[in-house]
Amino acid sequence: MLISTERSTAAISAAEAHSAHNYHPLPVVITSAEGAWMTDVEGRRYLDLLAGYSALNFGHGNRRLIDAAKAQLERVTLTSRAFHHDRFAEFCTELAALCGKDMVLPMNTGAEAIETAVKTARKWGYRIKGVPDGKAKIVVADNNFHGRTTTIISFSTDPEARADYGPYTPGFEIVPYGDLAALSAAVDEHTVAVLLEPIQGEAGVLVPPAGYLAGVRRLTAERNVLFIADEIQSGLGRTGRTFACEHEDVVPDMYVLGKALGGGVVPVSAVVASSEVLGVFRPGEHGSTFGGNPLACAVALEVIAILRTGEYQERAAELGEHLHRELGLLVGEGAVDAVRGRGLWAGVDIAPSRGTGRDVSERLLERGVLVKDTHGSTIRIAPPLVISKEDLDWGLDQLRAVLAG
Ligand code: IF1
Repeated sequence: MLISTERSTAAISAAEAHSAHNYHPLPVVITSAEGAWMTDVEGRRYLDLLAGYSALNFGHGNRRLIDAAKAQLERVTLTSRAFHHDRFAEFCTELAALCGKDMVLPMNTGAEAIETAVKTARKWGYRIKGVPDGKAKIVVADNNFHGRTTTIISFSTDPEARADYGPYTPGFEIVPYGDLAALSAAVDEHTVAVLLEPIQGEAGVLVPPAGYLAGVRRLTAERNVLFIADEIQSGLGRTGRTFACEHEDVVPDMYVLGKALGGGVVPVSAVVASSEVLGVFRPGEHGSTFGGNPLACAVALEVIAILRTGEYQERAAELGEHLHRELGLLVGEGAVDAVRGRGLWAGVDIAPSRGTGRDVSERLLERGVLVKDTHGSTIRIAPPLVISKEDLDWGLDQLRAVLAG
């Protein structure tokens, strides 16, 4: 039976008429979601292999998160930080404990947390390390993605993310990701921090060479430079551990968290570090209207409680091994050039003979599977960590069918 696309078409053309075209979404209009599945306005169901770019690690409509949000909605949702509220101390205490640190600065989006980390590192450099005012340098990696603000895109190497946004913020140096020698050469007496994704998401789920993160940790400790780990996408269970840094037993000076910290229900982000680092702030030197609000704290507290059991991390590790084993079989058959990733997170490079990443995404859409392409030929696979093995295997069957010559 042909399902009409009337409602979708109408919704899509209205969106195109009245919103900026800063995205090129797949032609599907979602109206509800549960677990790893979404439903569109025509009643068609889709297996979600994007999970809101890893914001939905605990699945759509997670009962514990929805109930936590509902309860808080009936009490108080926003006080501003001009006053205390009764979820704040608990949130900061529990999140600091999860990270093995002792202080938290809460924000809302990932980019805001990255901006906060940059400001923290600079202030620490001037007030603690003794770097001359205005000279602080932060070293970042090529092909990074840390957000969309004008300062963050100032140190992007992606022309699309940077074009026509100058003048750019100075004070950043870019080195090749995974290259310890280049990093060592770049770190000098004015360097206050090294900012890295432990696994580069937007770049195509790039896992650094074994030992790289441990090398960065040693180098930054030796040179009195802060190691800032952007775990906004790689953290909170996605790679099979609470933090991706754990795969090399590395503890950074600063964790930058977002996305799944709010469970895909509300925007919650944070910088988590020692009191020596986050203690540099004095009242009035940084802030946010919504940062650390009661609703955000209530949901994030439930996320932290869920993560504390380790069940999602184990699930992502086990199912992730299965995912990578199955994807690995596609390499060499001519349809897939390479597969990268860790846990329930994979970047799949499509052979040009099978089309672009967008072509494959559109063909998967027709088969009821939602993925996102990146940089032309790569598709990213990152389902909610609640996905069943059966559903994951069904999704892989659709990928094999789409890639079969
Ligand atoms: C878009 C990418 C993914 C992130 C890391 C910080 C942020 C992100 C490692 C900023 C955000 C999102 C942004 C969204 C698409 C998505 C994305 F393709 F842009 F790069 F996931 F890979 N650090 N990533 O991945 O967090 O301010 O968005 O809350 O901008 O198109 P945010």
